[in-house]
Amino acid sequence: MIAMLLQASLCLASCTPEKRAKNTRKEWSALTKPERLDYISSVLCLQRLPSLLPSVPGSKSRFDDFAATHINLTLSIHLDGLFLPWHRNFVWLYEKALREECGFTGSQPYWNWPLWASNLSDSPLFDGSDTSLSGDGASLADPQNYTLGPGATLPHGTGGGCVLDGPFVNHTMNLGPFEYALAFEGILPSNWSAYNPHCLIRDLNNYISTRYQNQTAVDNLLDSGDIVEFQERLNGVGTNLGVHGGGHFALGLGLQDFFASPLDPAFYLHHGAIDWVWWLWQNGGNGTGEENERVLALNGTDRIFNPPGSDEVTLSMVANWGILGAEKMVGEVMRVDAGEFCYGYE
Ligand SMILES: *[C@@H]1O[C@H](CO)[C@@H](O)[C@H](O)[C@H]1NC(C)=O
Ligand SMILES: *[C@@H]1O[C@H](CO)[C@@H](O)[C@H](O)[C@H]1NC(C)=O
Ligand SMILES: *[C@@H]1O[C@H](CO)[C@@H](O)[C@H](O)[C@H]1NC(C)=O
Ligand SMILES: *[C@@H]1O[C@H](CO)[C@@H](O)[C@H](O)[C@H]1NC(C)=O
Ligand SMILES: *[C@@H]1O[C@H](CO)[C@@H](O)[C@H](O)[C@H]1NC(C)=O
Ligand SMILES: *[C@@H]1O[C@H](CO)[C@@H](O)[C@H](O)[C@H]1NC(C)=O
Ligand SMILES: *[C@@H]1O[C@H](CO)[C@@H](O)[C@H](O)[C@H]1NC(C)=O
Ligand SMILES: *[C@@H]1O[C@H](CO)[C@@H](O)[C@H](O)[C@H]1NC(C)=O
Ligand SMILES: [Cu+2]
Repeated sequence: MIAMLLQASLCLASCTPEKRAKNTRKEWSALTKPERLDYISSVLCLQRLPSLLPSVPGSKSRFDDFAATHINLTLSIHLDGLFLPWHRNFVWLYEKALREECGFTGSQPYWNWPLWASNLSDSPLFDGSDTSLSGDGASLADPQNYTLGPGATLPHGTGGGCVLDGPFVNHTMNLGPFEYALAFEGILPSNWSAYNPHCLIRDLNNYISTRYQNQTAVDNLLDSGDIVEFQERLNGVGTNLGVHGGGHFALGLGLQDFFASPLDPAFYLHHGAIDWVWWLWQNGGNGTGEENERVLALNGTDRIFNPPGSDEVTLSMVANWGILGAEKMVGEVMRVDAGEFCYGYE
């Protein structure tokens, strides 16, 4: 009943095919060089605009406001039922800020992982050129394996230090970092909002991207029979990172940070791709539009790891994005062509 009401109130008709065609999100390599430069200069602009979050000393720009909001809500928006809907609107709000505050004229690009899984530094996204989002970090003298849990480690990549080239070479991460274990302990440190400037780090890791982000991994994900399976394959189990964890780990400690990962502009292309595969999967079921139950499928609560006692996510649950945008019902963000959204993917 609620689903029907939501569908009716979403007014699909206002997102016409013409409007939607003008807002097509593409893989980074499918953008022309001027389009890539337009995106990059809009992100640099957002990094220069003053923060609107005076209560967070470490948030120094509008770009940082997005990471600060993500940090604050981390324990309710990951590895649970809110993860997909929350991040869909988060990426859309970022795209909106790039447009409305920084004159961006394109659409939010994404990172099609399998294209570059065997050689990340070969990707136009991470090749370190002026039309990339910067490349690898400096290589470390004594790189450590990444620890996922007791006895579970993964090898480091080729960098690990400060980013060496490209447009974000001078970008400063102003918040964090946060220990990996904090998310598992369910702790948001009381000093989360502190100012702690440090360089943008990257550690391109072909070992991880080859294993978790290849075409087979994406095909398996899209082949998921229901939302429970889709979320499991997305996030992986144990040392299987899934394509979501794979993208975070393949870029090093900056992106591995559960809380502060949006401080690296690559976050938004990774999550653009998460949104893309979710929408592909949502449309892969039987029937189309309102008849496709995948479009409205949810599973989990509003707390990391779905602990007993936390609230089951429903279409009528109200989610919030802090100062970034208005509260929305989960049911308002399930489609990319309804509600406030009118975009597509190619
Ligand atoms: C990745 O691509 C670059 C540029 O084409 C090349 O120099 C490098 O050897 C490649 N690395 C691997 C591991 O294939
Ligand atoms: C790092 O992991 C590799 C296997 O992935 C293992 O052979 C090596 O011993 C580990 N190194 C350390 C310092 O733990
Ligand atoms: C980074 O900062 C250095 C030193 O201020 C400057 O010479 C260089 O042009 C800057 N690079 C970019 C891409 O902004
Ligand atoms: C927050 O406090 C912890 C524990 O005292 C410390 O390790 C960390 O560096 C602090 N973080 C910031 C951003 O100041
Ligand atoms: C490709 O991904 C699948 C699923 O993650 C994995 O089982 C397989 O080993 C990967 N292939 C390679 C060459 O690593
Ligand atoms: C579509 O419906 C058929 C018949 O009910 C079923 O066997 C199949 O698994 C469904 N496919 C998807 C992707 O849900
Ligand atoms: C979510 O999936 C789990 C595992 O299949 C199931 O036990 C639970 O009932 C599901 N929750 C909802 C609300 O469907
Ligand atoms: C952090 O989240 C809490 C609870 O949702 C909210 O009351 C508070 O305003 C948020 N702070 C920021 C800086 O977003
Ligand atoms: Cu996140």
